[in-house]
Amino acid sequence: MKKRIIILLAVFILAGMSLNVAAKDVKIGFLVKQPEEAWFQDEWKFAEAAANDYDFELVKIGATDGEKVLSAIDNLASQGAQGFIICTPDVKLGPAIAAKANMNKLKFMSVDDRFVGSNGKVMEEVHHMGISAYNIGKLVGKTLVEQMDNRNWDYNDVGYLVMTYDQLPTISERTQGATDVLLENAFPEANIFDSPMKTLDTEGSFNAANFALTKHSNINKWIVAGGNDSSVIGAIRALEGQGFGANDVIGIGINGSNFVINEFEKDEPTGFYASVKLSARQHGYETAELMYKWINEDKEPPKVTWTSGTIMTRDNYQELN
Ligand code: FCA
Repeated sequence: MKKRIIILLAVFILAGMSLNVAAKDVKIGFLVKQPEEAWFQDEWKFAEAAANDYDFELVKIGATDGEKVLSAIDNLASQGAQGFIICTPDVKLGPAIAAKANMNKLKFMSVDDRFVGSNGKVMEEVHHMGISAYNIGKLVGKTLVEQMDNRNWDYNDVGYLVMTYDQLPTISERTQGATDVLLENAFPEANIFDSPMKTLDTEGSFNAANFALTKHSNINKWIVAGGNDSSVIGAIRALEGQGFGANDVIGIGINGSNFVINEFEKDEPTGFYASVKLSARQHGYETAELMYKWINEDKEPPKVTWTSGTIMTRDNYQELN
């Protein structure tokens, strides 16, 4: 009996040792604010590809509020991670996240949503990869103008739903870019309806759009812009609920993840005309790669990287994917 216990113990110890040997030297966290959103799942997928290529361990964490973010950073440190990438649930958490990371001696960089300091200014000292938000918004605006012109719509008959979420700078820059282009093209200011969303998701968009539509029931042609795909899809569903479809609606989102490909694959077109396809690969793979090289080779990432996007419609989504 005693002998058997000793053998068993030896087996456990050996198994434990081999696990230790197999454990990767580099461990990197990837924290995202909305793990249910297709965009963040894509980022994770590409970060996972970097982990395979460089042979490090990726720890994916859904960090939906400040408390979760801060305890996740402590957890990462106690698991022996050396760094993390984060899309924060609230940009104002920037100083708290930086303090927590520094206390735990973890390297970190932000992705998508840039930290804002206690003085209200962006924290330029934190390495960041984000989209060129204003220009991407302008691309949405330009495409809306082109599509209205293609359909020979008189701007005076068209309502413009701007699905806003101004508490997040990268989102407000996107909607502002779109609106500025419309104004430059003489779209009537009186037909612009800012529709503030309480939450940055499909439901938030649906509710905000319904509210605006009941107030402007005299209008029967609509264009829609928003900071991302969810912000536009909700409004498209609200418009459908009021009887407006592809003939009366031009909606353009941003992100271009699988979520909108479903929209393009429906037999009949919907009011969701296009999305600006962003590079989830760059935001997921490259940030993870930059972090790995920072940890492993002491190679500091660029302070800031801005990425671009391309218009994706029913006509070209297959080529772009
Ligand atoms: C923000 C948005 C996401 C995505 C990302 C690039 O984090 O919430 O949907 O657009 O920027």
